[in-house]
Amino acid sequence: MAGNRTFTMIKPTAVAKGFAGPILAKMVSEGGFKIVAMKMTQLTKEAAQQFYAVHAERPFYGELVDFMCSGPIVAAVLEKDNAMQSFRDFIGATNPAEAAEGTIRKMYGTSIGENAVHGSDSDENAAIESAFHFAGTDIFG
Ligand code: 3AN
Repeated sequence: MAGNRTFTMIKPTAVAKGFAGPILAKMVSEGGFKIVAMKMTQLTKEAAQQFYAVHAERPFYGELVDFMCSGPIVAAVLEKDNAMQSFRDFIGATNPAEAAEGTIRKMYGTSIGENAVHGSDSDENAAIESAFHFAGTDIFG
């Protein structure tokens, strides 16, 4: 059965440009996602390396880690039926240039690396990534 929670991060460039508010508003009012945990934080290099360890062998890993710890992010846990897939559809393709019109990555992303938001790619990873950032007592479902 599909899970009802997913994990997201608004990435450093989007936060720096002041897009956190509009992106969160769109997730809630247009996407129908409920925010059940949220914080603004900055990843250390070690934390970013650990978070993206699954991509360690990919050529862009170093660039991805450096970017993700370059400034504050907004991390959140979102709740909705079929949350993981529903959210991935809502944010659009990894590359903003290929993302559908009206999606968050199309509207607020600038490149495949600086693509505005992260969205978990499986229910299992959603649970792992949520636990990476939030204690169970900080998730209000
Ligand atoms: P998604 O975030 O859509 O699941 P993945 O899992 O392929 O996409 O990539 C993980 C993250 O790595 C992406 N959010 C993206 O920012 C970054 N990334 C993917 N491909 C590239 C690339 N060719 N160059 C730089 N960063 C990339």
